[in-house]
Amino acid sequence: MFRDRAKIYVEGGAGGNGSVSFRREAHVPRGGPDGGDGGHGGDVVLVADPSRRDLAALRFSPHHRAGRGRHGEGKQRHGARGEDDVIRVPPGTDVTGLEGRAYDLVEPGQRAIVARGGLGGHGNKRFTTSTRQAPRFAERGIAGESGWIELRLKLLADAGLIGLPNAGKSSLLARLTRAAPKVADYPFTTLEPVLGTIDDGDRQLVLADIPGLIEGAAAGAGLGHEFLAHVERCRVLVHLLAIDELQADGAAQAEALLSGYETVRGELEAYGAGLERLPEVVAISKRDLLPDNEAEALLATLRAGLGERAHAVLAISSATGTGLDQLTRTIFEVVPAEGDGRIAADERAEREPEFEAEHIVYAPTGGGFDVVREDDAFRVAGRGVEMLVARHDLTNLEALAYLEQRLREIGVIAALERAGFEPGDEVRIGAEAFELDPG
Ligand SMILES: Nc1nc2c(ncn2[C@@H]2O[C@H](COP(=O)(O)OP(=O)(O)OP(=O)(O)O)[C@@H](O)[C@H]2O)c(=O)[nH]1
Ligand SMILES: [Mg+2]
Repeated sequence: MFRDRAKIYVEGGAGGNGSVSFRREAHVPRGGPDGGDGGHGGDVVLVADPSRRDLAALRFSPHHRAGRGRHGEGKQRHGARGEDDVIRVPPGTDVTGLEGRAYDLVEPGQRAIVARGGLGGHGNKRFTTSTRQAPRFAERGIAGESGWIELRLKLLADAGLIGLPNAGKSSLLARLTRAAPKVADYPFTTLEPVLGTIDDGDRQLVLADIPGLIEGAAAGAGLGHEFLAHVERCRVLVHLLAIDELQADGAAQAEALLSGYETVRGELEAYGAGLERLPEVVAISKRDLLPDNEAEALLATLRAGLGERAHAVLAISSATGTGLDQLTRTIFEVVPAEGDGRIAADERAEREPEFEAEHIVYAPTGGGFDVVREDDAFRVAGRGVEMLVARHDLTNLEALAYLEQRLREIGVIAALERAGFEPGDEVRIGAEAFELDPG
């Protein structure tokens, strides 16, 4: 079954720990520190892959974790970076990511890092200074980003076929393209969108057949207007109005077609994504059900009734093929050629995977912090300080001393003192609570 939505859990790999190690050589009694850094955790990455049709596969494997970074080792050996977890999604996938980040994967090969791996910790070698020549501590790696993200597929089609159920949309798609959608004489035959490609020898355009719309679709009637998301990216709508054999005469026929037209337009507007502003080609379908001499008069009545709203009004029959060439030409005419940012379908597939969906600057030591009283203690809140504390083992006295020094440099100690802190008071940062007694 076609799935155009998925919710998945993504988790970047944890960074590896830095190593505490000292050089050991046969004739050097006390070698210097040589602990290497931990590797960064791998990222969870989405990649647009045209061989994927929908998001169904993700429903069976909603959990995605990238590999953790390896720990650093002695002799300055740095840990390897964790492996990325790469998830393939069809082009047209919209993502609501962690912390409100949004990505739109459109071009084949486009990538989005949806969960960053954690940074690896520095080895003790990095903490060597003139006054601290043998640091017996290293940083811990930190956890990667994690959480649930939402994926929504909005198919990439140039032209969208819309109309009431049974209007003949699937029959038209089957006739114009190599797609083989199900066709039947009852409403709601099409339960999921189907794509097909039309070609004029020069350009290719993708046509989307979507489930029929009925009055109240916006409020959930029929299959609802869910599927209209798939025409959001279209450049033109092809609106089919089917001849009804049972109508008494030409006037009743015209009236029925126009009222059906308004129903669908009403739903497009109710959908609210500006679909009603797309150029529209109106096609009277099942023209073979109409005596030949009535077709022209009906077209004239519809053209008068629709006025400026329709880019063109034609009559077609998927059964006999009447009007199909003209319809194809009209669609190519309305969809602007390249040069407007839209790329022909065949070119799309050839593009090298090269660019990212969005670049995000990752700032592990992000700016400020706040100090607030919490019970008898003081809480320091701020991403940068929290990360700093998370990276150190506070049961290690040397690490604690280093941390105190850093907190002083950043201005945290001064801020604590302004808030009434006295040496020995409890301080809470992130998940850690400790007595701070800055020397
Ligand atoms: N006579 C005639 N019948 C047609 C023509 N096009 C479609 N039909 C018939 O109309 C019925 C509905 O056609 P579909 O193509 O399934 O219509 P649809 O708009 O895709 O319908 P839903 O998917 O249910 O919304 C089928 O029985 C078709 O055989 C046509 O040009 N002439
Ligand atoms: Mg159909």
